[in-house]
Amino acid sequence: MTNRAATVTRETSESSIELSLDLDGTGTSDIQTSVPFYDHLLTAFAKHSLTDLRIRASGDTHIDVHHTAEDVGIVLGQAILEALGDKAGISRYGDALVPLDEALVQAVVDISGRPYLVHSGEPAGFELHRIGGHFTGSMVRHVFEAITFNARLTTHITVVGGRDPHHIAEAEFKAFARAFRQAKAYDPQVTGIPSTKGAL
Ligand SMILES: [Mn+2]
Repeated sequence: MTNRAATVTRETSESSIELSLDLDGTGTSDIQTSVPFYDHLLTAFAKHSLTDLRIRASGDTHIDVHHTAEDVGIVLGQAILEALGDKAGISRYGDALVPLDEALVQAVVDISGRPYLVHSGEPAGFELHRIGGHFTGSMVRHVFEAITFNARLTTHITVVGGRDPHHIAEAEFKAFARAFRQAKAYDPQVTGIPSTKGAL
């Protein structure tokens, strides 16, 4: 087993980000993105994927949380890709069905090396709702785009049901976390890279 940890920093005119993670952690997190509801979502991701995660981010949130939230997603994806290394010995696939009260979300992750996101089922108007007064519902899909494209995952997220935007967003992150946890886990029966191509 190799050390599956990474630190990535990213500086632009729109945001400043420092992120460290350990894929073989216990779910411990220390997250300050300057976007409170996003901290809540990322804390849930760390906890339920058993990824140790530290983030310090700031940006032009006086304009909108969009740049900072998206850029943290980009950096999180980059760090996941780097930490996964050659992907030898992992399960590769993971899936989860996670409720949060009335909300129910299915997530499927393939650590495929081929970025693809299929995302559906959020109720009409979800994308316009400002969760906590500052985090626009549209950013949930946008953050999953940023993570999956930069980590080169194939990710399917289906909101099966739900009414409360906070519940739906949180269940999406928890379902993604549980599916990712399975996919990145070492499988003792797997030797080498789990692909007939010999590379992921
Ligand atoms: Mn954007």
